[in-house]
Amino acid sequence: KKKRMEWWTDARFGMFIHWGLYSLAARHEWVKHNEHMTNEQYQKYFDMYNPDHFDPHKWARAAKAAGMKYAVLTTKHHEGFCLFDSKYTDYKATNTKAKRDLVKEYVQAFRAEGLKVGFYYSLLDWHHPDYTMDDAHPLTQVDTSQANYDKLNKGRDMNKYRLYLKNQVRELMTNYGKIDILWLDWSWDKGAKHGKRDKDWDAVNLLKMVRQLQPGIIVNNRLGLEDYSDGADFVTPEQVSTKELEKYKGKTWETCQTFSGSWGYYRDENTWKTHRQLLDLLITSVSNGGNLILNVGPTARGEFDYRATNALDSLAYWMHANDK
Ligand code: FUL
Repeated sequence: KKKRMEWWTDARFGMFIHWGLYSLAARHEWVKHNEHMTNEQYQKYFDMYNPDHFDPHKWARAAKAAGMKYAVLTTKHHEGFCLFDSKYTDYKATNTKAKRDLVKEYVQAFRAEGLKVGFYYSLLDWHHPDYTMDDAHPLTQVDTSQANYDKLNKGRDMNKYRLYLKNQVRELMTNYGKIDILWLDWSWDKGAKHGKRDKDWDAVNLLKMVRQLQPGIIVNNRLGLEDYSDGADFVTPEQVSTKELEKYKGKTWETCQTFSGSWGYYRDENTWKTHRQLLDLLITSVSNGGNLILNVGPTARGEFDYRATNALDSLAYWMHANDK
């Protein structure tokens, strides 16, 4: 385990990329949930998805210039839409106006810049017909009674979803060459009505498969398997303040942080961190022995907007000015 963590610990700085249909709504990657949208209401984003400005080489160059050594892209976020050409669903980029496997292009572009490549894959799925709903599902927020859950989940078969999930993770671990990081998201037990869900993912066997297909891969800690001996490689403090980061000293950790609050592109969010704050986050992470993975939410057309670009430029300048 120590061995496989060497490059990652040394790398210190990575780029998270949250990109999906929610970028069209441009108001949070949880928009479907926050606004209790049905699949039908959400369909327009699929129909209109056409990332004509998508150039992953630009993304990779921006990451590299900012001093980032690896990247993690949402191959599927909670909304269920797949950026990759999965044979287990029609809900994928290949069937939109993009007409191609965007994950493949991402992998090639980042590899070409010498960056390590990671996949984020959501365990939650707000689109799949067999995914059993809980209180993190778009349609259960209004009425959270058990009776309502029972009603909504009638006919949903988690066994089928579990198989779907495993099949898709197998595709991701097989069809794109060597993958350096798998970022699974997320298992929870925070008072959720349905409790901890590691069994829903068949977490132990899922992880065994991953490690078999991709020896040396680094996996985060969101499967709900902290006790499993070959389980998590690192912990993932999310959006914590620089003060709190000190608490993780001694652990193997990566803090994930956004520019402005949401992970998906949010056009009108006005809580952007200053360039100085971003630098503080990086320095505080590294000086406390951790990694920082800083998120960009590309626009619907597939590019980093000017605020994201400026922020990355400011980091690039700092790297350049201090590289000796
Ligand atoms: C969370 C997710 O719910 C967010 O949308 C985001 O992906 C973040 C990194 O993890 O658990």
